[in-house]
Amino acid sequence: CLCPVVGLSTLCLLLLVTCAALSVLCKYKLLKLKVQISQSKLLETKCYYFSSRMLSWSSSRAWCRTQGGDLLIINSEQEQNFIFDTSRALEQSITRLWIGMTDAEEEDDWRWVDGSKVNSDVYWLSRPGMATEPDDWKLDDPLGEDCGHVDTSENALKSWMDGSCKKPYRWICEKNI
Ligand SMILES: [Ca+2]
Ligand SMILES: [Ca+2]
Repeated sequence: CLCPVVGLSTLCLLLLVTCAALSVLCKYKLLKLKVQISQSKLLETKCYYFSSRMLSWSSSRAWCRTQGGDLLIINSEQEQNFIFDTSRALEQSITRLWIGMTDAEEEDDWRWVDGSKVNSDVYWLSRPGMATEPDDWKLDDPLGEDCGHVDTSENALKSWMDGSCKKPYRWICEKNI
């Protein structure tokens, strides 16, 4: 919200008020998406934040929570496609982003940050001739891999991976508005 021309102060003030109102509505650098969540409850509007910085899984989650949201929970194929395409459009060189998924409590029992079970396994990465994710790979971190991220260098619907929670990646927050 820059106001370089002094003579347009009224217009400028109006713009500033609009900007302030918008940022209160949705503090994040925002993209709104109307997500179709079910037949009965047709539309829900959410805010998404795609970081450019990189943090560990728990630090990224803490950051989302300071903004009144949490790490992303993916509820539909439409949402998966949206976050994948948007992440890729915003930043091509750093392709891994934390989402709100972990099996830290019990190995291979993947949970979203709201405690619900990750009951769809369709978006885990699998490549022909290679092990399928999640693989709890222990060579990088002896504790294994207990946090979930997407990798936008893969295919949208085969892009989830488990990674060491300590690794710094970009992240995606979500907030209901
Ligand atoms: Ca694991
Ligand atoms: Ca892995």
